Amino acid sequence: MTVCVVGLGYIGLPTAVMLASHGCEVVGVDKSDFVIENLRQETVVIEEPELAEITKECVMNGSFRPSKTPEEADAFIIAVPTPYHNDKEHSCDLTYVLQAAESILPYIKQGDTIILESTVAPRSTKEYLQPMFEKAGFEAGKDIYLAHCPERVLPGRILYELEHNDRIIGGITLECSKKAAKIYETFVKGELILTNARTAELSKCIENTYRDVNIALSNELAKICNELKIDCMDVIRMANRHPRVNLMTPAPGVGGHCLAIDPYFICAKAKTTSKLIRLARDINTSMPEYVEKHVRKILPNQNSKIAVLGLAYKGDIDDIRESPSIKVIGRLKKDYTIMMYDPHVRNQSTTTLEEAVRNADLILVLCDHKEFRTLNHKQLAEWMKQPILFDTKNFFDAQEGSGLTIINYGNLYQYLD
Ligand code: SAJ
Repeated sequence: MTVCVVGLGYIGLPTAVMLASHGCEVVGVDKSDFVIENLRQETVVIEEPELAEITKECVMNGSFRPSKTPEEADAFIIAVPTPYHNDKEHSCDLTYVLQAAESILPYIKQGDTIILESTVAPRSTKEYLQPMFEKAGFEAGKDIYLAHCPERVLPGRILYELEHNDRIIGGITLECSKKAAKIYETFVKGELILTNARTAELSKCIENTYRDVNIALSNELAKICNELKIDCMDVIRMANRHPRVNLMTPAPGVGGHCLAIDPYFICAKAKTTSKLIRLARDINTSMPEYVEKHVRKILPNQNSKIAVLGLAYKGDIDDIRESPSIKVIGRLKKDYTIMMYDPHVRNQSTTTLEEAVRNADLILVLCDHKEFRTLNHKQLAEWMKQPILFDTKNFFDAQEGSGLTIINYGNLYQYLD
C-alpha cells in the first residue's frame, strides 16, 4: 500500500514512519524546507523516544521518502496543526487543513482513501472537506473514502501509544470507515472502533476537554487551599485514596497544542451550552497570573534575579507550544532579571544551570523534567544569593540540611503570611 502523509510534525512524522516500518511505501510531505532537508539527512528535530532511530532506518531503507510535494498514493493522511482563530470565541482555524486538502487534490484518483487526523471542531469533515472533494468530482463513499481518525497519542509516548491505543475511525459513510480502518490495521494493536465523522470529531475534543476540566478543578482547589491555609497536596493525596476519586496535579497552567485549544472548538460550536468547559479554560489560563502574583510576594524587590527551570509545556519533552512557562516569564520579565534553563529546550535565551542559578534570589520551577529531580539542592543553595525555590509543579522533595527552602502550592500560604 502507498500512503502520502501531509504534515510531518509531532503526529505526522511518527505516523508516517510507523506505516513505513509496517510494510507501506510512504511519502511524507511538509512545506518547510528545514523539515524536509533535515529528514533527507536522516535528522529528526522533534524530541520523542525512539523516533530518530526508526525514522533514520525508514529513510535509509527507502520505505519513507520526505518530499515538498504530494504524490499519487492509495491513501492520504492529513496531520497538520489546527490552531484557533484569534477571535473572542477561539473557533477552530481550518486554514492548514484546507490547504493540505487542496494540495493533494491533483493527485487523488478513484478508490483512494483520505483521512483527516488533525483535531477539528465537530462537523468540520462533512461541512468543509467533503464539499471540497465533491466539487472536484469525487463523491465520498463512492469515488473516494473520506474519514476523520483523530490522533490520541501522548507526547513522550507517541510511538508506543500509536501502536497500542484504540483508534476511532469516523467515516463519512460506513464504507469510508471500513476503508480507513484498513490503513490502521497495518500497525494498530488496539481496537479499531468504527463510527461516523462527527462523533469521532467530538469524541476527540471531549477527551482533551475532560482532562482540562479535571485539571481546572485541581487548580481551583490549590487556590482554595491557599486561602484556607490547608496543604492542597495533602488534600489531593487523601482524596485520591477514595477508590473513585482521581484528582489531577495543580500547575502553573495548561499548555500544549491540545488541552489548551481543543475545548474552545466545542465552546465555539455550542456557545450558550458549554459553560463548564469555558469556565475550566478560564481557570487554567488564570494560573500564570496566579504564579506571577505569588512570585511578586516572595520577591518584592523588582530588581531581583529569578532562575527559571523549564520552558517546555510539560516534563521530558521539547515542545513549548502554549507553554505556561513562557506565559509566566512574559509577565515577570519587565520587572525582574530572568535567566532560563531547560535541558530539553535550547535556544539563544537559555543558559547553563549554573549560569541561571548563580546569584539568583529565587529558583522558579515551571516544568517537571526528570533531570530536575536529581539536582543537588545544597549546590543550588550555595550558588544562590537567597536560597528559595518555588516549585509550581509540586514535585521537588526537600533534601535535608541543604539550606534550600522549597515552596510549592501545598505550603505557599505558610511563606506569605
Ligand atoms: N497537566 C497538569 N496537571 C496534570 C496533568 C497535566 O497541569 O495533572 C498539564 C501539563 O503540565 C501540560 C498540560 O496539562 O501543560 C497537557 O499535558 P498532558 O500530558 O495532559 O497532555 P498532552 O497535551 O501532552 O496530550 C494530550 C493527551 N490527551 C489526553 O490524555 C486526554 C493525548 O492523549 C492527546 O493525543 C494529545 O493531548 C493530543 O494531541 O490531542
